[in-house]
Amino acid sequence: RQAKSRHDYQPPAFLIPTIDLHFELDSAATIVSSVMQLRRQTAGAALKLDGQHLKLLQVLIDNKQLSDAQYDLSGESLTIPDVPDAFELKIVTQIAPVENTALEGLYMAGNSYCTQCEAEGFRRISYFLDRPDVLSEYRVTIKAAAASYPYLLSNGNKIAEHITADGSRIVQWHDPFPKPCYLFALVAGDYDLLEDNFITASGREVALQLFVDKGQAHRGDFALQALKRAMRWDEQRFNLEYDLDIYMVVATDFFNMGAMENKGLNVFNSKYVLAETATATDRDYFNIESIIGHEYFHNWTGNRVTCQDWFQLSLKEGLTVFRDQEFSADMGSATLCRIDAVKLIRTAQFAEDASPMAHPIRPESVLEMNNFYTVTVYDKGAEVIRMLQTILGKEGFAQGMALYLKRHDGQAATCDDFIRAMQDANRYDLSQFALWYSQSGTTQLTASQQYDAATQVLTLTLGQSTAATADQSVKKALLIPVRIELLLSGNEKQSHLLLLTEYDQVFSFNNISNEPVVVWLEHFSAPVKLQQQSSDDALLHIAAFATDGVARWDAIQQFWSRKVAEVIAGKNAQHVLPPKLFQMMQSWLRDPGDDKALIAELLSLPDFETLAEQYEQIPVDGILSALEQFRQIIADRLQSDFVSCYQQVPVSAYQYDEASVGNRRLRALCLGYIAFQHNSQQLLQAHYHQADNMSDTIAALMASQQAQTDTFKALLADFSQRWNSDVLVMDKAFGLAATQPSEQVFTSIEEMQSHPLFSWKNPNRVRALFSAFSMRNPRQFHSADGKGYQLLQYAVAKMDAINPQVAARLITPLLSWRRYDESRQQAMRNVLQVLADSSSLSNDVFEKVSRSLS
Ligand code: B3K
Ligand code: ZN
Repeated sequence: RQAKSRHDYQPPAFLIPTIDLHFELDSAATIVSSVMQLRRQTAGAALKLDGQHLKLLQVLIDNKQLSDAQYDLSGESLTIPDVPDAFELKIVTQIAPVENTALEGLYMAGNSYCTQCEAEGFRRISYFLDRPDVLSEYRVTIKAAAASYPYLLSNGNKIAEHITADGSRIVQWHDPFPKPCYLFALVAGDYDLLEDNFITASGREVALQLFVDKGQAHRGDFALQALKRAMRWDEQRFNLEYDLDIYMVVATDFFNMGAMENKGLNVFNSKYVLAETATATDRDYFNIESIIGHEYFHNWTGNRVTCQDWFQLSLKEGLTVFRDQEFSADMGSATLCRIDAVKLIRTAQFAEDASPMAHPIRPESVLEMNNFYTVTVYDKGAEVIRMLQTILGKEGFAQGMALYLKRHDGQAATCDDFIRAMQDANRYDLSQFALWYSQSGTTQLTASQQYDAATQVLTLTLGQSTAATADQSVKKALLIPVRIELLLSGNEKQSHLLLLTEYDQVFSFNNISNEPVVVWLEHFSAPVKLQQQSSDDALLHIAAFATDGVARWDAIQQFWSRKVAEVIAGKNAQHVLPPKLFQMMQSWLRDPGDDKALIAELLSLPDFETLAEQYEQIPVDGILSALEQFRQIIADRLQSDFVSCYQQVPVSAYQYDEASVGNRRLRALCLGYIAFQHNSQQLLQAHYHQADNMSDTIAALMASQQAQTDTFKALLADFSQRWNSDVLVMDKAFGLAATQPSEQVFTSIEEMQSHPLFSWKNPNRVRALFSAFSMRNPRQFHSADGKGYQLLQYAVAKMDAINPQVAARLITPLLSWRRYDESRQQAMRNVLQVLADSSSLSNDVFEKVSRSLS
């Protein structure tokens, strides 16, 4: 198995300016014929096309059929040694969508046909130069039985449709924008169709079409409205208009990830499209809006300007995540959006950066590209873009974007191109900043302050260091934007942006009248770990008074993380908590004010995963036990305040808006603590039975689950019964079963596998059960007897034979085995070894297992 290196990039030896594709759909034997115009770029080179799982029927050059001797069909390519400089190539292949359980290329999604080509799925459809820097203009013809397939879709504009005498439907599409093959899409099926339209800023009308499974139309409206909001937002914020006359979105239950930005024809996982009050939580609504936005924003950042090679993935993904985050922040609570993003960096991304899979946001070496659609490339990538905006200012950043898009429209670009545009538009030297693209690992920031009352000078000292990672030993000093706020006496505040460029650096401020409390890294201005010398008191002061909600939340998180460490070190949980803390929490509960969602966050303990990342060796039992004790102490000490806050928060008929989301969130938080009282059963049941929406229903289930009450079993049974024929909701039931903190979880997971709706062939089901277990159930996943690890190994092995991409994602929590205690290390290593010994491992799983064991 051969990994590829970023430095080995070579431009393509041939270009393919146009391609004409014909599909005769058949679940077991689809015939694909592809007619391409080719143009040589490199003298003397043979033509080498990528292909996988294809049956080759015919190859013709300029209408002349090639004999077997004229080409070589070995491994995963078709090589034709001797070709002219400009010619027409026709290739006919046969494929079997029904056998395609990897869900890459053309596959069956229930009774429909669907494609997924990013990153390298097009090679499962036909022989092609399957790389993002080969851009072609597509014409696509699809033929299928008219009665069963009323909709035959592909990218761009529909140019013809007719039904033949023998009952076949034939539809033709043309996409005027040249694109790489990873953006090609085909969908065929019978759907419910929702239609709307959008008038662009320049007055063009765009038809919007949303295709959902039969009977689901009533769940599509929110996504359609979100799409219109995203289209408007991109015009207003970045001056970017949509370019085709039609924008289609198809929702399918069979999908490897969230969604896919195929030009003019997005394909979505149905869980990120379908929503109604009874079935979708506030979080679901949030995700739908942000992913609809994300895929739409790709039309410019990804499609109009695409990537030169897959090492540049963050060029489109980091940037587009940043764009969707900014969109979501404008649509709802900016503070909550940011807190969510920070949590993800502090859990999954920090973990990845400390794992055997550590890589820079622009990876250097890749075996299976699908393994690099990571939180590092996406979310740390988005943090890097955000830092650019912080450094250059919103206006400067927008100018850089405009220059980048103008320069590279219609091209396949690199991360360096992006940096260069930002640099040129702002006349700002970004050479040191560019290190963020090549350096992996999480930087430790140390911060301290000194105040001289006599001279009124405040001196702030910052230091940075980045430990070696699995992929890289030497680390340079990065350019780190550190936003700070000085909280002075008498409510006086000052904001500053410090640019740290050295390993150690001192910043002085004159005329500071008294010693301030310093808020470091306000709004999480850089994706680093902060070590500050501030006292507990200072942290609580920040939690109460900082301007930025994120900084307030951050301070209290840090406070808790210190307390957890103290308890692990042997201190008494009751004694480490100052009275001031409870006074503060009490005042929030008594007067939560307008931003109830933020108050709920301020009253939450950090989760296990966030705390774990503070330690090189993760003290699993210590963290869990400290958290449990603190939770019980808070629940007891503030019992009556939780009850009265719960009762005071207004309840009204369900609406998805910022204020109502905040109300539900705070009530759910209170319920979560109340559940730890013995007499909470009635309230939990009432909350569940009175709920008129899925958020409240789930709140009751989770509260009763976490507090390990008897009510949980009954509620989950009722819930599963009620929704037993609705896959979208059953996924929530699977998730609840899999995250029970008690040992019962093993039996429940066993039972759920024989639920009629569970299927190993559907990634959503598998993730709902097994990813939930391994990523959100630390107590049982890390069960001392190794049972949790064995369960995951069973799921990975089973899944690898069906869908390697999904299997490789499942395995993630096992890779960091070195960070656990001796006996857990042993148990995790054992199951990894069993996987490594299997003879039929996919590249996806092999790459991760081998990196982890080496
Ligand atoms: N670009 C796709 C992800 C493709 C993943 C391939 N394994 C979705 C997105 O980021 O918008
Ligand atoms: Zn994306």
